Amino acid sequence: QEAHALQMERTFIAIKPDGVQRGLISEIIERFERKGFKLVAIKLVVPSKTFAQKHYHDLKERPFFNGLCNFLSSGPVLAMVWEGEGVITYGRKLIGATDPQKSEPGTIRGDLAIVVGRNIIHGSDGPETAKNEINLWFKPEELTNYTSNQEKWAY
Ligand code: RTP
Repeated sequence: QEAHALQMERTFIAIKPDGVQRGLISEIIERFERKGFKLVAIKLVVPSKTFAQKHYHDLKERPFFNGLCNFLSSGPVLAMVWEGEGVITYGRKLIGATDPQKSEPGTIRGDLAIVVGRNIIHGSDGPETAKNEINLWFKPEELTNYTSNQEKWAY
């Protein structure tokens, strides 16, 4: 099947400050790359607290909201956009369950994290969230448009 004929979707993936500080950037990127997904945008940013509150606005009623926003804005976050067939759902599968105690071995959180408050990575949970999160974190001109060898051979 021709890559350009496929319905490609995009998702927002972020390595949180704990993942960056623990030196897990290359390990995490490798898993998405090896699967065959295509990196279309990437940047290292320290989000402000206000920005973190925007990102997690759905969770504002939760007791851990303030701590979570303080944590996300506490240091560099690696923000990325990945593209590929089924990347939103499969990205969540690669990441594993929210609580690393419940994540399967073989998943990013299962292999690399222990507690829910330090679960190293975020991934959009659906098409609508993916669109909103990509728009929140990236300007349109930061999203690249190219054909990768992955697309030529993985599809
Ligand atoms: P994410 O958005 O970061 O990918 O995580 P998720 O969808 O798997 O989980 P969600 O329920 O949206 O929660 C977002 C993040 O909040 C932190 N959290 N802390 N009980 C707690 O202390 C608690 N519960 C959730 C986690 O960092 C979770 O990823």
